[in-house]
Amino acid sequence: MGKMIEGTWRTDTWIRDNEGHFEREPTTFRNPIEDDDSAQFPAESGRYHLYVSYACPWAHRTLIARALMGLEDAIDVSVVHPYMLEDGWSFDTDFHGATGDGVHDDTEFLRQLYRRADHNYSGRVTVPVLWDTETDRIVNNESREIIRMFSTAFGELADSDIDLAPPELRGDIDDAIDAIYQPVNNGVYRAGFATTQSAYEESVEELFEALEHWNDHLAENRYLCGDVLTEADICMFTTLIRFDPVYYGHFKCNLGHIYEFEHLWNYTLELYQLGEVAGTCHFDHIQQHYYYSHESINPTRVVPRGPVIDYDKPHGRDRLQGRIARR
Ligand SMILES: N[C@@H](CCC(=O)N[C@@H](CS)C(=O)NCC(=O)O)C(=O)O
Repeated sequence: MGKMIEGTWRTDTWIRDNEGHFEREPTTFRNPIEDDDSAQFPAESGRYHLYVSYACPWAHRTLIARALMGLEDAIDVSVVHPYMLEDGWSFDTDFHGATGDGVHDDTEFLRQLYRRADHNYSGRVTVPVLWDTETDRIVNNESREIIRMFSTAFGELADSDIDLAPPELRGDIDDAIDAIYQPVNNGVYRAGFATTQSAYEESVEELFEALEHWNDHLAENRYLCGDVLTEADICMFTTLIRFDPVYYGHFKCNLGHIYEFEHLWNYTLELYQLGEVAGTCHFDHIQQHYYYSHESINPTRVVPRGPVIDYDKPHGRDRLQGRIARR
């Protein structure tokens, strides 16, 4: 995997520490968009552009928040090609759903946008990216901050009145997102990219302990933060929906499938079937990306045909009290 060092693309970098633990770098573009005309980045319809991969769980969070809130007309999207190879994410369009760069004519790779935003950029070239078409720069590339901006600053521009971060729940939502980040969302990557047995086992045990914990929680609670659907559920869902198709096999997270956890499974089905969520799930991009891009884990690049999973099955979650907050 490549990264930028002082504006130059390098492929000789390492993403693990000396004990074989995968280390995810913090993101660097962290500007807020505000519901305030005098802000540096005010919320405006048509001004900001979202770059995503359909394969990526972090980018998928932003697509779900955008879809549930009805921000499709306000924020346009470009989708990268699922193969992330020597040059990183590309704007090739020879894969169903890969759109190319909808803002610039001259970009082949996402790294060119990072360089355009900062000539001296050092760091990973990741999706999602929220781009300001007015100043031609990156506003923010941290998924949880982007979904919070969609939930708050963009509220007035949304077609739906769904509130994914009701003010009185924000502390709980942040705690839940923090709690699932390391063991679950990043945990699957820590297991999959570990290069020593001990680093792998540590991650996989922590992951399954967390899955047991949340399965128990969901036996009694409709959602992560009680009876209200929030951003935290979006953050959990994008890992769960990829789990059986890729993390179980490709990342060796195989102490159990999600469909074997009664409550996590039905919760996954419920979220998949909610509103526009199913339309944001692209299993072809997901499977092709992981199995084809990570040559160090799957050198043959053979992509499995299965599993065959029916996400439209009844979920039975209505037995628990649940609601969607409205602004
Ligand atoms: N913390 C970031 C993580 C984003 C991230 O790591 N995206 C992955 C795709 S799943 C990526 O673009 N990786 C490319 C790389 O690290 O070179 C967020 O939540 O937005």
